Amino acid sequence: MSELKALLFDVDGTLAHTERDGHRVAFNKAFKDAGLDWDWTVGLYGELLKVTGGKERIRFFLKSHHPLMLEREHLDSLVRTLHEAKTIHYITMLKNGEITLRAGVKRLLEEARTAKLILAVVTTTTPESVEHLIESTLGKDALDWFSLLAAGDIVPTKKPAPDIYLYAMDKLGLTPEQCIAFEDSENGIRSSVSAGLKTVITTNDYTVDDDFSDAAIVLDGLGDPDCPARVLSGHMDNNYFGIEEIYQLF
Ligand code: XBP
Ligand code: MG
Repeated sequence: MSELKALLFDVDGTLAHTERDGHRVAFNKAFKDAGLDWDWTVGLYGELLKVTGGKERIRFFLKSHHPLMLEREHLDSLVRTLHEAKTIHYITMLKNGEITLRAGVKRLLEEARTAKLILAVVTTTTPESVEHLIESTLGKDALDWFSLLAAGDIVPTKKPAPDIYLYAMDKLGLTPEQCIAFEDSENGIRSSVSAGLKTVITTNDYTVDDDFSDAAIVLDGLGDPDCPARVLSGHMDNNYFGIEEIYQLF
């Protein structure tokens, strides 16, 4: 049996509920600024989440809702400009404290630090968005808690491809047997499992009906002593998920 060395965290939906009231709102603000009447409602955004990455998501939206725009000259630059504007709006929301960590995340990160485990972020979102989320929720010093922030366009193919997890493990010099992944979505677990990783799922409203049959355990959140987690599949003795529970999965 291999020794556990690192916890690899997805960001959006896993560290924080960033999608519905964060990224989605920021996209809509950017569309409005650009004079576009596109409105990504809560329902529509759920469908658009099938595609990971903000720029990729805008293109996916155009394909189904404004196909003629795909023919447009300078489309790449329009998508890039919209996405940059969206990222600025999102970061402003983070700086305003509009997004908080999910229950149990801070506790688990602290437990892992005490246990001298390596922490890393493995995400399809933009690096600036991750850095600001960490800073705004845990403080500037917390960036040093993470040995690696693997994010965004650093690999050409985003989740559900395994590439970003393979990149992260390569950078850390670790094997899948030495790591465990934390994810919230089907795209996320397809990526982590195809990279050979044991995966803990914490669901959210957008992902609760996703296929998590390959997960080591599925919870409705990590939970905390005063905010118990519900086990949706798998088993744990405690009523919240911590380092002890990770070791039980190993
Ligand atoms: C989730 C994503 C991201 C965000 C938007 O990534 O797919 O695209 O929705 O962020 P993960 P950007 O769950 O892997 O963290 O606009 O910065 O791409
Ligand atoms: Mg996610």
